[in-house]
This record gives sequence, C-alpha cells and structure tokens, in this order.
Amino acid sequence: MSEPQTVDAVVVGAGLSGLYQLYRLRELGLTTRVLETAADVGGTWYWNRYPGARCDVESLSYSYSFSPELEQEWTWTEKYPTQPEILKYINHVADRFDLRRDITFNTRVTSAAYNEATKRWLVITDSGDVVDAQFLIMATGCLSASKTPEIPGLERFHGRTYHTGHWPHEGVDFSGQRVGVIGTGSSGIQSIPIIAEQAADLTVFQRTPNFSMPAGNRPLSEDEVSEMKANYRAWREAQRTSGFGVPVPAATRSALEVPEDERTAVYQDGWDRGSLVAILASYTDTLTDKAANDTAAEFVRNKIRETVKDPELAETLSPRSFPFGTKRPCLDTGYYDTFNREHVHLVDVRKTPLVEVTEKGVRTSEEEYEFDAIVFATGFDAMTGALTAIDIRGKGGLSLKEKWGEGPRTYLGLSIAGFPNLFTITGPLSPSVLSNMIVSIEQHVDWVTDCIVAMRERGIAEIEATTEAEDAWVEHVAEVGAYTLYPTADSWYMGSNVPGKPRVFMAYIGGVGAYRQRCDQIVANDYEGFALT
Ligand code: FAD
Ligand code: N01
Repeated sequence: MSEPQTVDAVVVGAGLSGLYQLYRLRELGLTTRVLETAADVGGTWYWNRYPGARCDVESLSYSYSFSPELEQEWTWTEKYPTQPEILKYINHVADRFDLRRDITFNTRVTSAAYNEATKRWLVITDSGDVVDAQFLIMATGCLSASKTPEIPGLERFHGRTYHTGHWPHEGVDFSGQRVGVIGTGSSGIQSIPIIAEQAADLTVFQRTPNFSMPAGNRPLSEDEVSEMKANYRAWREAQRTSGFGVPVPAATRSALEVPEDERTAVYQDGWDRGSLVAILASYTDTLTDKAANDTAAEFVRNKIRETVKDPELAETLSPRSFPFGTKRPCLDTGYYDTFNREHVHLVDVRKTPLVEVTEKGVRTSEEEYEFDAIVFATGFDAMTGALTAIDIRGKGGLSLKEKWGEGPRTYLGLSIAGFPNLFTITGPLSPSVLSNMIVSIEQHVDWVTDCIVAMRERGIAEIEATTEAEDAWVEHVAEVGAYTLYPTADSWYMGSNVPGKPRVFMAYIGGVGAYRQRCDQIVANDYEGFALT
C-alpha cells in the first residue's frame, strides 16, 4: 500500500455527478481527488455504447444548468441526444473546466473506512492508492453496476457475448450473424431494432413486456435551439420546481372524469410528441389509481395491436402484469414494428423459461437456439449495487452492506446514519431515477457543497444524519410510495430484478420541487436531523 495522499474530499465516479461535484469543490478551493473505474469521463454515457443508446429526456433539458456560458456555447443537434453526442458534451465540459487533472482513471475504489478519532475517511483502490479525506462523496451512479442473468453455463458459449452496459468501444457489427438478445427493458428496446437491421436472424428473449412509445426523434431546428438559449433561465427554474425535472402543465383532473374520446386525444397528443412525461402527468391519478392507469395502459396496448400484425405476437408484447409507468417506460424507434420482420422472433421466457447457456447458444425448457452472439440487455443492480460493491465501514466498523441488508436506509438519499461526512449523490430514497437525473444531480451537488461551506465557516468537523431523522425519512418515502402504484410492480425500483434483494421502493416519488424545498428547509432549520460536531 502506498503512502496516503491527503485531500479535503474524495469523489468516487466521474459521470455527470462526479464532474459537477469536482467543479464545485474546486471553486471553493478544496483539494479533491476523483477516482473512476473507467478510462475516461462520462459514467453511464461512457459505458453504455450499445446501438441505439440515447437519452429519452430532451437534450435541451438533459444538460447542466450551472454555467450560462456553457449553455450558450454548446449546441445540441437532435431532440433526444445519442450516446456519442452526450459523451462528446461531457468531454467538452471536462476540457472546458479543466477537470481531468484531478481525476484518477482506471481505478476502482474497493474500500473506505471512517476514522472516528480524526473524523476522516481512508479510501483504498484496486491500484493500491490510499487517499485520506475529510469528505467522501459517492457519485457512483444509480445504474452503473451491470447485471448478467443468473443462467448456468455462461462460460461455455463459443460465440461472443455482450452486455449493453459494457459495450465494446470499437462497436459491434452483427451483419450476417444469428443473434440472441435477452431483456426487453429500455436498453433492449433501444438496441433491438438496430441489431435487427444488421443480423441475419434475431431472437429476443422476453421475460416481461414493457410499455414503449415512439420517440419521434428528429434534428433540432436552429429556431428551436435559439429560442431555448434565449429562455434557458426560466426553463431551468421550471425544471427545478417540477415533479419529474421536466416541466409540464400540472394535471387538474382525474383520468376517470373525462370522456373517453377526450382522454384518448390527450394520450394521442403525448404519443405524437414522443413525450412520456406528457402521458404520465396528463391526469392527477395515473400513478395512484389502477382504473385511471388502465386507461393509459390500454391506450398503449391498442397501439401495439395496431402495429404488430400477428395478434398473438401483439398480445405477448403487451404488458399486463404491472401498471403503466411503474416500471420505467421506454421511448423507441421502430421497436414493435421490428417484430413484423420475418427474421425476428420473440421467445416468452415466462412460458418457456431459460434453462442454460450452451456451447452453441441458449436452451429454454422447449428448445435450443443457436447463436453467433448473445446480447445481455439485462440491466443493473440499481440504486444500491455500486455502493454495496465497496466495503464501506462507518462508525464502530459498521458495514454499509450489512446496514442495508433489509433495504437502503438514508436521510434524504444524501446521508446515512453511522457514516459521517459521507454523501451520496442521487442516493437511494431521493428522487433520482424518478426524475430527469441531471436536475437531481445538480440539486444534490449544490446541497452538499453548501453544507461543506457552512461546516467550514462554523468550524464543524463532522456531520452525521441522526438515526431518528433517518428512520422518519425512510418511513416517509415508503408512505408516499405506498400512496402510488409503484410498489405493486416487480421492477428494479423495487429491487425485484436481483434475486435475494429486499423488496423496497428505493426512490422518492414526492416530486423534485417538493423534495428540494424539504432539503432547503432542513438547512434553514440549522441542518435539522443532522448532528454537527
Ligand atoms: P454514472 O453516470 O453512472 O457514473 C458513475 C461513475 O462511477 C461510473 O463512471 C462508474 O464507473 C463509477 N464508479 C462506480 N463505482 C465505482 C468505484 N467503486 N470506484 C470507482 N469508480 C466507480 N437519466 C435520465 O435522466 N434520462 C435519460 O434519458 C437517461 N437515460 C439513460 C440511459 C442509459 C442507458 C442508462 C444506463 C441510464 C440512463 N439515465 C438517464 C440515468 C443516468 O445514469 C443518469 O442520467 C446520469 O448519467 C447519472 O450520472 P452519475 O454521474 O450520477 O452516474
Ligand atoms: O435494464 P432493465 P435496462 N432472465 O432492468 C430482463 C435506464 N435506461 O438496461 O423485466 C430473463 O430495465 C428483464 O426482465 P424483467 C432506465 O432508467 C434508460 O434496459 O426483470 N430476463 C428486463 O426485461 C432503465 O429503466 C434508457 O422481467 C431477464 C431486462 O432484462 C434502466 O436504465 C435506455 C433476466 C432488463 O431491463 C435500466 O434499463 C437504457 C433473466 N435472468 C437504460 N434478468 C433511455 O432510453 C433480467 N432480465 C432513457
């Protein structure tokens, strides 16, 4: 082990969160070291290079708001930016603000331990680096610990395997190949139409069909870009006070109190605009009342029936086991239509379960499918996976993984009792994945930065969430969640995609605007719920 490097703060992760956190801490004059597993910046947008990867929040909203100069000089080209364009933007940010010099790449943090005597963290990496810091800021991402399915025999397959979350940098050409794709979440739904364009034969293994709607992606016009650039400040303010981090008019009526033709016209308008939020937020009760939700769900199922020519196939592709929106809905480009192609096949693994991977391909309970390549679009150990992968020890040697054995416990998704001076950016039990994430990232980073400033000004060495405040927050998040339909779904929000993971709704659905107010109020009440020493 090398001699410890001493800094004011360690930030783990160099995605959108870690980069902005570094920028803010450096502005304050704090020495900061960012540690990142990847070879470069970008996080999600560094790793997820699968064909068709793009954002489903509009580019003009999915961008940093902290620098008006940056907003003016950067010009997005498409409504929904592609992964390469977002990665280019993040690289531009890293260069423009000269961020790379404080980042150590190709370095995974393996453990971190809090020293109660010095009130500082000792952070250790797989390269043997040791860093001693007052603050440990986890910017490790909600969707960064990729998950391969627990099917026996993976190592036996003679062809190539890929995970959408670890896509080769040089790209993959599937031309002429027999390809199997496992998974029909957002990554599968975005990549399947493009893989189908190339592959000689494509078989999709579906466990749960998902709700998807056409993105209607298109180039942005010069007028649209200049209008947004002229109105950015007002738009950003509206984002911050909105429900999902994307401003939409507030719903005033129940879906059940409007005539069916009017309701269908409203859904059709959202559909035509390729706006998930427009449909989710059309009515007050879409996410809280099953009957209201069914109207939106049935609207999408009708679209699937209209698009997919074989009625039986359309039925298999139609989600019925969870309410619309309670698993992350998707935006696609030609997804359902892809199943009209002769060389594209769908296997319902609820009916014929995956049994094993063989030398030649995949065996279900019915038959063996032979492939040249298998793509795992099987998602992530979301929200907690990247954090519990690190051996984090707080006061008294308390292990974070053990503390979270029955589900994550945090105060505001920002702070954890027993783990002083540690902050989680978009941590579990904050709005995070239920929002345009960049809005939530900036809010958390700003809150943490302001907290550090306040501590320095007041000569405070340690901040820790109290157990009482944490318990109350955990209860509040569960209560608000229980008011909605979210906990009824087997989703990654609930940990259901990872065998053995406790069933807990891991995000806060109280709304980005309301959550921000709560965080600000806690500061105004002299860091209510925190012990400052
Ligand atoms: P990440 O981008 O995940 O970065 C975390 C970084 O931490 C990674 O680079 C990782 O390598 C590093 N790291 C983790 N553990 C360690 C460790 N132990 N040691 C060192 N480094 C570590 N959000 C939206 O709002 N809208 C979208 O349309 C959208 N689309 C998405 C599409 C995909 C394919 C995925 C996977 C996610 C999408 N998201 C979207 C969510 C997206 O993750 C966030 O918007 C955002 O990019 C998260 O940034 P972050 O910096 O918090 O985390
Ligand atoms: O992962 P997922 P993802 N056997 O977990 C299936 C963001 N994102 O990478 O639903 C068989 O959604 C699993 O089946 P089931 C976004 O927040 C955004 O697609 O668990 N199947 C599911 O179909 C998103 O929600 C974009 O029954 C197995 C699929 O694999 C999040 O990232 C694009 C299986 C995994 O879907 C994750 O998306 C991409 C098994 N053992 C990602 N294990 C945008 O467009 C898993 N599956 C914005």
